[in-house]
Amino acid sequence: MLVRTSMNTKEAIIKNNIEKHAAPIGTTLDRFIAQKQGEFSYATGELSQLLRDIALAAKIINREVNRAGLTGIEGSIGEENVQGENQLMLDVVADTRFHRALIKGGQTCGIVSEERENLTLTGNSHAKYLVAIDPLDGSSNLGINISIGSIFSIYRRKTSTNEVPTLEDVMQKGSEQVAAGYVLYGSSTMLVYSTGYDVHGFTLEPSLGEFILSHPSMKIPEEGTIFSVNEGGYYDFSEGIREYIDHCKKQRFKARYTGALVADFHRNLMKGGIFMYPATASHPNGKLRLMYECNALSFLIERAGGIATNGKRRVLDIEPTDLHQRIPFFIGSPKMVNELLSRA
Ligand code: AMP
Ligand code: P6P
Repeated sequence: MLVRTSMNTKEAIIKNNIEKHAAPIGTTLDRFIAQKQGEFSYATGELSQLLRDIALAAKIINREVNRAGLTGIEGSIGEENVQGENQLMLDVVADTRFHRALIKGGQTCGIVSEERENLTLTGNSHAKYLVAIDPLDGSSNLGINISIGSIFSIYRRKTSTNEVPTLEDVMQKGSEQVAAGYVLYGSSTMLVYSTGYDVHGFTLEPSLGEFILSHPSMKIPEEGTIFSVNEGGYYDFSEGIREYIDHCKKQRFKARYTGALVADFHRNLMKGGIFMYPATASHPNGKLRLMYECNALSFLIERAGGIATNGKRRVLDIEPTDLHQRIPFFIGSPKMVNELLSRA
């Protein structure tokens, strides 16, 4: 018996197929940046271009990260960086990529990097922005295929555009940041940033090479049950911090620590939690760097409803005294950070 296929069914199948393949891809980062620029009638487009330059470098680095095991680029170069840390080839490649993208993009007059001792003058002396960057954070995870990241801060120069930029142009309190963000090279690659209002997350669509808005207006839960700390330093920590860690354990909270700040930060931003890197015997001032790690994430967490402190002060209020200065760092859900501070 011939089973008549109703035209309605056939039409429905065709219609669904078209809808599936013609579905909108969402808001690209480029379009989002342009929309936000439109909210500032006086904007010249310089910040927009700078954000695009950072995204371009992130996409190029992402390609290298995704192929590291095939290219051997996760290997060490056999030297230490200015931090006294073993430098991987990809550390140098990522640093080079960001410098080249920012220098060619023309919107940055100076760059500070974890991988370089001094301020890099870009030659774009007319540009009004400077960038502080950790090109590849947690790079020791690269060889074992665990998430790593890049972190950036953007400052407006203090000197006028016809002067030579100086360190004072970038050595500003974190509260002076114009924008900040990170790239997470994880199970997917995300770029998360804020220009002082909301925090927005974009996921890279590899088939298009486009970052697509996937996490608009990100907010950290006020309370969480995840604590991130390297407990190997437990007996170096102050009594108050040990007490707080014990408190987390008594509450049966989850311990999650990847060894990559960006990955731990992002998970806690999404789910609620606290990240702690206290002073230790090997790092009496803490390990994490104020200028290109802590300030950027503190800028983001406050706009996502969280708290960031060095145990005594709001991170964004700290006047920098050295380009590579380290601070103890506690950041995350407000109720958890305040609980820690009540003990510290
Ligand atoms: P500009 O003239 O491009 O340097 O922009 C001047 C100021 O306008 C910036 O410092 C921001 O405060 C704001 N602005 C410009 N473009 C954007 C953008 N794409 N997203 C968010 N804020 C922007
Ligand atoms: P530890 C990576 O080297 C890093 O700077 C951060 O990404 C990470 O949170 C921290 O250091 C890990 O340090 O001493 O726990 O290995």
